Amino acid sequence: MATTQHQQSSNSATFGISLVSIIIFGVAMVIFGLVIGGVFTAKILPEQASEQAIATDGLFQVLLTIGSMVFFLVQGLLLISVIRFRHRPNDVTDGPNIHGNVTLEIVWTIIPSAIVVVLAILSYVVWQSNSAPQDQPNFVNGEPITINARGQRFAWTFEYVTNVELPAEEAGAVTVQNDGEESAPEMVSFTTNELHAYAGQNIELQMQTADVIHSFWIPAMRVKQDLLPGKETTIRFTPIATEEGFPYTTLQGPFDLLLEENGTRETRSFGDSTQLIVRVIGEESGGNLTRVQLDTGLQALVDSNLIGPKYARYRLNCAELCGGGHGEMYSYLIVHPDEESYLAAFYDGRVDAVLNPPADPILQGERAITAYACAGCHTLDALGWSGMTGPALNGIGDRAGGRAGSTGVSNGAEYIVQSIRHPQDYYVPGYNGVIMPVHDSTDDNTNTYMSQSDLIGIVAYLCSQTASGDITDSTCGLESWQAENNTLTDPAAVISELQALSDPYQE
Ligand code: HEC
Ligand SMILES: [Cu+2]
Repeated sequence: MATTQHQQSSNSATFGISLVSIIIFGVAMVIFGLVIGGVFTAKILPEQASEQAIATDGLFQVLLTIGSMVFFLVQGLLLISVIRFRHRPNDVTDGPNIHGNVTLEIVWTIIPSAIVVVLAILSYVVWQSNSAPQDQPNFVNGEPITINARGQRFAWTFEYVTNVELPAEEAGAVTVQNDGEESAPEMVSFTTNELHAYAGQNIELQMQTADVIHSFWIPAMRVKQDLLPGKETTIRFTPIATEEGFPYTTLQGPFDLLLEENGTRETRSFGDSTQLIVRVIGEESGGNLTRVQLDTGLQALVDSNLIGPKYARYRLNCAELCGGGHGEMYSYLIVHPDEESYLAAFYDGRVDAVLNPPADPILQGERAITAYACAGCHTLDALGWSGMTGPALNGIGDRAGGRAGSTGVSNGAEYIVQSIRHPQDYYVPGYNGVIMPVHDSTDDNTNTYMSQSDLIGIVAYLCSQTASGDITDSTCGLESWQAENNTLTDPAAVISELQALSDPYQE
């Protein structure tokens, strides 16, 4: 920034500006910065829902304050200059020729440098403390578990490797190795497409991508980390209870909603298998009814007895915005108020489903299907999915029979089997060439591998998805598909029929 100094450098260049006005301007600048930083930090950022958010927001406030001061300084001087040194009528003189000012150069080099150095140190301290390993990571029942987050075009899945041992017979593997040493016992694991945690749990995710770079981002936690092909990355955060508390609950069908739309009220009934996530607003009519808000923004009234355990829910995004698919690649982080409700509402049930799989293939499938990335592309109201890449799977049980006729497979169940194993053989009208991944028994080490038992369950579950909610309305065309009280009477027969339809299969 050194400039050649000439003798004619003008030092009379205060232009009649007094020290007092400089001080007033400086004070105004500082107040402006502090007010903007203080008032807007909380307003423009989402809820502070993690321990990490507090330090991050503190840093953001410092940045916003300094940024606002610089804005005030630059724009203020510009405005003053425009007014004060404006061209006046008949003034044809040049401005004073000012050339170089060492003091000024030193001041405007040292101040920004100092600010940048301080910000760098501050940022490093915040980053260091937010990403450092924490005590008791992923603790459940007093022991750590492993949580693997996997990104795949275009959905998230989360694998929980628990601290519960699989009984030896189920583990299937020989536990004694050649050298006589026992290998580590196999643990119960299960996969979900929403991430669950409880307030105060130190979450540590091991992240892998099945294909391209993805970027894991939960704005409310203020954490973000890329998933890189061939490299495992880690992200850490600790959800906390916020002022808003735990406003969400899941309504379990059957239930009636008194929907309010444009000032009119309308009762809508939901069937057995419906699970609807709503935000609880408050009780009305002396507590008998509860006002809730749906994800669509509509409000409704529902019987207060139907309000189950509550939790907080934060959106989890892919911030790798190259192509729209990543933009639609989102899921949710569910934060339960404490470990007890986490176990009751989520963890224990999932572990139990692995240890004691239900005999009914529909129930097996309802669990199994959430382990795959289907939600990223398909809408299915019963499971709260809203993917838009593929056709909606609502009522697929009603359509399957008809589609079987037009595609030449023997029945609706086989059509669904083929749609999952060989999607490109049976394009749904209107979706020609829109690629659904092949889910089959070729173990390519991604989560598109599907075991035959998962496939059978998922097909049975999709066959049961009828508009009426009555599973006997299914058009899947299975002989053994008989039901009583909307439950299959001979689940084993349905399983073997589906097994025959999906063979040959290599496990
Ligand atoms: C990458 C997006 C994507 C993913 C992931 C995905 N699908 Fe699809 N799916 C599609 C598209 C696109 C179609 C329509 C084109 C076709 O038939 O191949 C489709 C069609 C289907 C159909 C036929 C629907 C009908 O109306 O006839 C079924 C059934 C289906 N998918 C089930 C699944 C299941 C189960 C999963 C998870 C295991 C899954 N899909 C995962 C995109 C996806
Ligand atoms: Cu992505």
